Amino acid sequence: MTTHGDPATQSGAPAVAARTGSTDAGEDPPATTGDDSLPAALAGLRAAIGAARFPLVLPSAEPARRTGAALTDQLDDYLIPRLARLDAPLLVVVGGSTGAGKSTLVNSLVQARVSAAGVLRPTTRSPVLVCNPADAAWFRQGELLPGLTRTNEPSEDPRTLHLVTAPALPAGLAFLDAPDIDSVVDANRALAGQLLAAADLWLFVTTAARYADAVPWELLRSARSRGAVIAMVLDRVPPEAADEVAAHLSEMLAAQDLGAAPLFVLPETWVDGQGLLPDRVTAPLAGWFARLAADADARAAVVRQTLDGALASLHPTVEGLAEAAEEQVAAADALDERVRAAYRGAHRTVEQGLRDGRLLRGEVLARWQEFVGTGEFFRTLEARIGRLRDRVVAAVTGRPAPAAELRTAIESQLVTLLRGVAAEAAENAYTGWKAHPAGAALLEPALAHPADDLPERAERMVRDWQRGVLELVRAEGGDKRFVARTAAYAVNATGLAVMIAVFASTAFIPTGLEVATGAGTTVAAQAVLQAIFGDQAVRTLANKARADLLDRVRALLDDEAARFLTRTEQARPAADTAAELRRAAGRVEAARHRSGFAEATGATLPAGDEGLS
Ligand SMILES: Nc1nc2c(ncn2[C@@H]2O[C@H](COP(=O)(O)OP(=O)(O)OP(=O)(O)O)[C@@H](O)[C@H]2O)c(=O)[nH]1
Ligand SMILES: [Mg+2]
Repeated sequence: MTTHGDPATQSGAPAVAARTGSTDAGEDPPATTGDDSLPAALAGLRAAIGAARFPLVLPSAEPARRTGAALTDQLDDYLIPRLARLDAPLLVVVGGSTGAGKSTLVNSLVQARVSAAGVLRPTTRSPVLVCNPADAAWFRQGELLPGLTRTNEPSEDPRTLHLVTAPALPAGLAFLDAPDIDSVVDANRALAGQLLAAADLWLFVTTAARYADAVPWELLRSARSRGAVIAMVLDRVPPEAADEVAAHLSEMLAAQDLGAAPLFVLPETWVDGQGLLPDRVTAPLAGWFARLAADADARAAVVRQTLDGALASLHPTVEGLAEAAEEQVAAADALDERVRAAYRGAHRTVEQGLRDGRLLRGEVLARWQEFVGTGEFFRTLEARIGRLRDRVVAAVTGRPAPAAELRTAIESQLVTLLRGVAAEAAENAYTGWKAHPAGAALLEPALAHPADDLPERAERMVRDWQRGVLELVRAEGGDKRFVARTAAYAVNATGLAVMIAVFASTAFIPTGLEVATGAGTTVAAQAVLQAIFGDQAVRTLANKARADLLDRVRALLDDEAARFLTRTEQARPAADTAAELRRAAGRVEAARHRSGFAEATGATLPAGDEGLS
């Protein structure tokens, strides 16, 4: 039924085996050495896949995690050990729907009850491997499927592999009876997939009632895409339906590009007292395996075809992982940008507030007017602005307002503004993340509001700034001309005036017109300022104080934004994940071609059950 090229003419295997032993990787991990052998490339790929993380909640993340885990399993369970021992016995994994008769079939093929068959579904929960006693050492040593603990007793634990020997089974061929592929038991299903990925040959067992089910076909398609060698058993077929069902299944196989898979149709029959099928039913299948066991070249060709198919499928599969990794990085960037935009907006609001004079209102304005009006500020004013002083004094209440009250008013005005913008930014960042599934998963309710200690930090920040302004005034005192004009005022009073100037407008009260929109008293108070500080030296001071304030505001808001950004930072996969994956997969592909493996496809499978299919 199947006609493939003669594997005996392909000679890639010894070459690969030779390279395996010639690695001079020394202490370095294989991925970073010049070792371009296939085993070294696989080790590098395994490391790259192991390092790839898909922590952000994206549609591609969970499939990528599963694919990554499955690839790691396949590398460990099968590809790496198989490549190291191309001459190891051929492993036939028997898989299929629950109750299809897999265990019964394996028992019948090896002429012994090695695997429990039963009426309870599913019966087989932990895999059973049966081989000739001569092959037991290889399977026991645990190179293949290293994650499964070998046992000599039947076990219910899916992480064990029950090893049984059967003299009736020829050496060079082993059967692994797997749990059902469509199990209601999650662990069964996952294990079945893992076991099939470790097969040299998949023996798919289905029944007349179950062969059209979706799950087996999904697995068959993935097997075909990996180039795995497959044989099909249609079990327990009522004799009268055999022709029709076999024809339909053959059609389905052909439609899925699986027409080359040998098909065996086993009629429904009685099991004997041992639970074994009669010889006449199993004879075609048993004969087929006997021929395969006897033909070392055919066995080697099967191994090579499945192995190469699996190797060839790595590149496209890893590409999927690389794309998922890129999506992770892009999503992390997008989440960060939502946060940064929110806090940039907050900073802009503060900047705007300083520019449009909106801070020079209410308590601050009242305190400023009082402060100016008490005379504390005017004591040594020159006569030429005396009239202004009179106007201001007349305009204010006359209640003495100490400088400290103005300072406090400035502080609380700024703190109120900062709390407001921080609250708005937190809310914006929060809703920005909430609208993104990956962001929503990183949120916690507290992030919707500023940090608990924001008010304290804002107060401290403003007080630090105020101290900084006084420092600035003191330092600027070094400027002779400025000193001459300000020597008469307390540094404190000048500092407060500079702070008010920061609040007043960017250009520092350039004209009376600009401030004339305020109350009459504002005009007076600012006119005083203009008269006193309307020169370049004070403009410079105010500009510096403004820049300093905005820097401090930025630092404060950065700390707020960091509450979000540290979350993406922790979740974010390494930026070079995708590149590493692609590089590692490219190395495997190149090594595969160099090894001659890529050309060694096509196994000479003995024909299937020609009489029936
Ligand atoms: N009459 C008859 N019974 C069979 C045949 N094959 C299997 N059985 C019975 O069907 C039941 C299920 O068979 P198993 O071999 O345990 O099936 P399985 O595919 O290994 O099932 P799981 O391990 O649950 O996946 C057992 O009671 C078998 O004795 C057959 O060809 N004819
Ligand atoms: Mg079973």
